[in-house]
Amino acid sequence: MKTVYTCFTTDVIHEGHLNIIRQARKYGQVIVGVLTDQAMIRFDRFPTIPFEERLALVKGLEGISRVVVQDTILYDEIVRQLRPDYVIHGDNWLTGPQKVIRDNVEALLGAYGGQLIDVPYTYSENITRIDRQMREKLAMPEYRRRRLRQLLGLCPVVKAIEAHSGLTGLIAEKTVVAQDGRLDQFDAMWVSSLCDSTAKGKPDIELVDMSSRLRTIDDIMEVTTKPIILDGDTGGLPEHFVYNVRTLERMGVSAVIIEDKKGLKKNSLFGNQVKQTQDSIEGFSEKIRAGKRAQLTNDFMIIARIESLILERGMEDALRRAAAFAKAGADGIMIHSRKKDPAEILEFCGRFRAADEHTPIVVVPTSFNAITEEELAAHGVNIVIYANQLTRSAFPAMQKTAEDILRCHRAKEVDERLMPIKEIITLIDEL
Ligand code: SPV
Ligand code: MG
Repeated sequence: MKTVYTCFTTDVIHEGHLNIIRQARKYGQVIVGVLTDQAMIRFDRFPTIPFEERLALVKGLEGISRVVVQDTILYDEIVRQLRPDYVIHGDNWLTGPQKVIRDNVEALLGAYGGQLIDVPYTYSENITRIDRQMREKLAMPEYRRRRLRQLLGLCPVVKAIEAHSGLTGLIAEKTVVAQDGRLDQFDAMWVSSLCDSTAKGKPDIELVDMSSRLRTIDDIMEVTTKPIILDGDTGGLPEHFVYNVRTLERMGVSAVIIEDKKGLKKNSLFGNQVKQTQDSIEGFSEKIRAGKRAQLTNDFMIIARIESLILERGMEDALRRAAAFAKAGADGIMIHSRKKDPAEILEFCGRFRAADEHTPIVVVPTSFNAITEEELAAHGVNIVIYANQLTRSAFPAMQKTAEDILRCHRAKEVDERLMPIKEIITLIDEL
């Protein structure tokens, strides 16, 4: 008997899946693959139920001869193992980012005479409602908050990009690229103090107060599901920090990163060109301990950011602080540098990892931007934050448009490089 393979990436079985199985049975014995969480998060949304439950859901379906685990988005391994006569899939993968997967399957099957079957995708009110509900579930605080910790367990390196508004949040949420036969997307969002302040036309000196920062977070949360890492600046007074931890945790923020500076904070990329004061190890450790005592769930993370390399206090100081802050309960260590050469970051990572295998390491490769995520991960880095690139790309584009309109006394000349009106009015999904 011929075999037909299909792969499911869902948390809810609906009529679309049942239709695929019905169609598949016309061709032979049906084998269903269930995509692992690791693979699913690169390609689609985050699962709302554990992998074991997704597997059980599929195993409970009628009309299937076997259920297998597919652990990569591309089908090379699974097709090599099963050599199915057919692979069947909804025709929604004929276009868009998923097309690379279809091309991959077509080539694999073509090599031995297997056949690809595209069945018309089932569009129904019920399916639209299920999809929307699943997205909305992921945006709920209890789902969103724990997602960063889940990602740390799933990904070799968690990639976060800056967001400071609903719109930049949508870019972080929805941008997917298909390249070299693979799909990729960001895992999380960084609510940068620099970009949040800059968007408000204010300097990055903790002038934009927490109420305003919370408002920004809420704007982002309204339209996204990905986890949020807040740039908490110095965390302020420990007596204030504990309240903010509670608020952030309740909102569904996954992590706050606080830096070991005190007094008037200036942006780290100024380094020693401006006066900045580092907190003592004891003082900052106490702030971490207070925050950890205040938190109510095991999901939320307080990450300690070390400014010793920024302030040229040396590697030994940075490592001493990292060990002390981890001991005080920090759930991660962010090490920052403003050198172009990543050498000091890599030395820190190597030496910290030798002493501490598990505490996640976070880096912000703004200055040392030539090093890849993969290289950083190989040195023990767990979270990479692209802290300001969206703001820095948008600002010059807007400035140039303003200048050109002034120069030309009309907007015709700039129109070619603008998003078409048709696209901007449909950019935002309606409920
Ligand atoms: C931010 O994005 O606000 C940061 C990172 O704190 S940096 O600007 O590099 O200090
Ligand atoms: Mg900042």
